[in-house]
Amino acid sequence: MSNEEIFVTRPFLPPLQEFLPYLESIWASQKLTNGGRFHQELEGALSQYLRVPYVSLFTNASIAIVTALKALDIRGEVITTPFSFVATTNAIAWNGLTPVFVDIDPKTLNIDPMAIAEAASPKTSAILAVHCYGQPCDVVGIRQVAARLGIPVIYDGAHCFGVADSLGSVLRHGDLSVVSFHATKVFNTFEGGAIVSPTAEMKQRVDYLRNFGFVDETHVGSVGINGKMNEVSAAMGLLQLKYVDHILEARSEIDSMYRELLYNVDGLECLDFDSSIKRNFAYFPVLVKPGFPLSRDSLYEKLRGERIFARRYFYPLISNFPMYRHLPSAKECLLPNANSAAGQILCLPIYPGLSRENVFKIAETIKST
Ligand code: T4K
Repeated sequence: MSNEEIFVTRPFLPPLQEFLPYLESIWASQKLTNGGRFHQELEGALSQYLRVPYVSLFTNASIAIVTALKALDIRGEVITTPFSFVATTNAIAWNGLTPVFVDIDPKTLNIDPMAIAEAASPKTSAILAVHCYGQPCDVVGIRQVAARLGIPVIYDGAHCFGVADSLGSVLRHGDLSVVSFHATKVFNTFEGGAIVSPTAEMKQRVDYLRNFGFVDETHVGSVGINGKMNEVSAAMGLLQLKYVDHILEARSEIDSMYRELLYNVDGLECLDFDSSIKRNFAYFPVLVKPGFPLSRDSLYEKLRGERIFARRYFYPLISNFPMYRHLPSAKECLLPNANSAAGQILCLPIYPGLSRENVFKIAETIKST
């Protein structure tokens, strides 16, 4: 058996020779960024592929979430989940807003609409929810709470590329949705991301904000930022789109293998996903429960000993990081499900290039405890 390092993910890289013509075209045009040909093409292609109305490409999802909060002119407090990558809450704080953490549903690990309703106050101005691991939130429940409160919903759909129901991508939900195209994601543009807007007016506002706030050459209408995607990244996106079905299929096979191999391991729970949606198999999260012979951290270390680099996404909880733990909503007793998940979660390697042999090796290492 090989002794190669096995990472939690590896980017999908199309054949290099297929990328070269895109680079030649960029070199010939000398248009490197600021809404070039590939940028325009990718916005259109993604809107078609995802079946969403308006796509604005971004340099990464972090800047996109920061911009989404700005585009909706959010002030005051934003209710959010502590069980996410730190970028979610950082985007709130970066806008000078106050995050209010609420607990998650223990089954889906997504924000609990009931908890949102209980935590809401007159200062609540928005909900920033995360479709964690590409598992859709209870979008109906969240919509109802938001409508009652009269506030917008932003979805951090960083993990959601390719997750869809019969009407299209889950990214169509909310007042704005954000997706990540980071190298570690199902679909990558090296670094990158996008905002999905429901209307042409909102897309235009997002696009102005993305470009420093410029409305035209001499007018700056709002305090914008530089969030533009460059042409090389956009070209990578166009090429990746040609392989996306293959990527999803390869991930799906690994997911099935894990589920078969890890079925009935005492104390190990493979996270269930909503069976009515088309999944993207972005992550393979398992919960290491008290019935398992090792603690989550001991299993993590054991795997490392075999050069298998699983990751504890998302531990520590965002609410336990130094910049947020002073918040009244960060108290552990208010977030029992999130704290429990953060203590038990382990994401196993999953990516198209992961060999069957290595999936067996990972499963065997887990089972031989
Ligand atoms: N919201 C949510 C819910 C998110 O999960 C994220 C990002 C964001 C917002 C923000 O999206 P972006 O602003 O990034 O677009 C990684 C990613 O950097 C991050 O994008 C992702 N979520 C997070 C869950 O995972 P790290 O610190 O774990 O990455 P790193 O560098 O340790 O990479 C993990 C493994 O991937 C490495 O051990 C090897 C492999 N890898 C990584 C890179 C970058 C490669 O093989 N090649 C590569 O180029 O955060």
